[in-house]
Amino acid sequence: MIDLRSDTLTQPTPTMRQAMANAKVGDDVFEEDPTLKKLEALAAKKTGKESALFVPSGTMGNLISVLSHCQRGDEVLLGDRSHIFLHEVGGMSALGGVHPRTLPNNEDGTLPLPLVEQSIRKLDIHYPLTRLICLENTHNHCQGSPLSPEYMASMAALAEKHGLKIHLDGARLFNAAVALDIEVEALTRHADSVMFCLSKGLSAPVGSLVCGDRNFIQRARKNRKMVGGGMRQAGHLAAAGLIALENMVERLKDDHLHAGLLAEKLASIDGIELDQTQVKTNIIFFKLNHPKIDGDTFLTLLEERSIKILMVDPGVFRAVLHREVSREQVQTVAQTIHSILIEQYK
Ligand code: TLP
Repeated sequence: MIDLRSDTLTQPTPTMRQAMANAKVGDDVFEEDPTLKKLEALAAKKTGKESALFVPSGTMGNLISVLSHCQRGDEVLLGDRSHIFLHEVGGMSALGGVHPRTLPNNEDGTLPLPLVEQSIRKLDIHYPLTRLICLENTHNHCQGSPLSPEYMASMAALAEKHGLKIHLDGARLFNAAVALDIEVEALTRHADSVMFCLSKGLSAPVGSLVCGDRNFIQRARKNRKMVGGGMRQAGHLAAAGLIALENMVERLKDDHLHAGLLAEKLASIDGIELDQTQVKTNIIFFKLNHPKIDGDTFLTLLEERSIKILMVDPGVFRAVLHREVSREQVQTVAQTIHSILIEQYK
């Protein structure tokens, strides 16, 4: 099976499995797990923050970040295509009483600065208090676009002017840094808090990190406990995370090259609509526009040929490149799609 549904499907490497088995561990609720502490220190260093906290998932990392920045009734500005808004079960409002105010994302995942500024609430008895801006880098549902450090800096200046905080959903932060050929810190310096995932292209089995200043991470630690994310011998997971951070970042370039190659091939197939200039990291979106095949049939035909992708809207598909998809497999995927759409169902 060539599984392009997500980079979350990556299996831990043999080295990770060995490191997990042999990890020195302790009880992390007592803050006594040496391997976990090492991972948190490395994450803080890479993002240029004072402190970091290991969490089981990106969703929990984003949730506790919002809870640690906001009080009940506060308002958060975020994109209408952001993962936090679309795919995190409304956690900020359900569990935190925090009010999400969505603004339309530009195609490249940015939020228009004038619109953000206009949307900040004035002090008025009728209004909630605008507290936080959430950005996403890379932006999953905007073609996996990386947000530039210049854009992040302009948003940071705006936030500072109005006394707001910025949280960065950096589930694929390392993809952004690799695509832009910069250090991660050049992006994270413009955010007060950042969450990044180890369990996507970096191939660790479980885990994400939340990074920020010491006080923020103290609050986040307590909020993590509140939502049941305090873990015990989590160093077994951190051992894989250390390898992810130390050895798996550079290879993300391969995924980006493979995504570019797949996009180029798909763009030339009749019945596929895809703007290959938009593909900058490991995520591709395309539309199916074929007289004889609808989205569900297309998925079934692909699965019969051992290929899986995601249908995100009727007739709209996402393919994500990752460590377990080789260049040859990219060719196979392109040829198979070509043969389904062109040869068999003319
Ligand atoms: N995204 C997953 C699924 O939710 C769809 C994926 O396959 O892309 N932020 C962003 C930008 C994400 O893409 C994801 C996961 C998360 C947060 C949440 O991470 P997890 O899955 O660890 O809770």
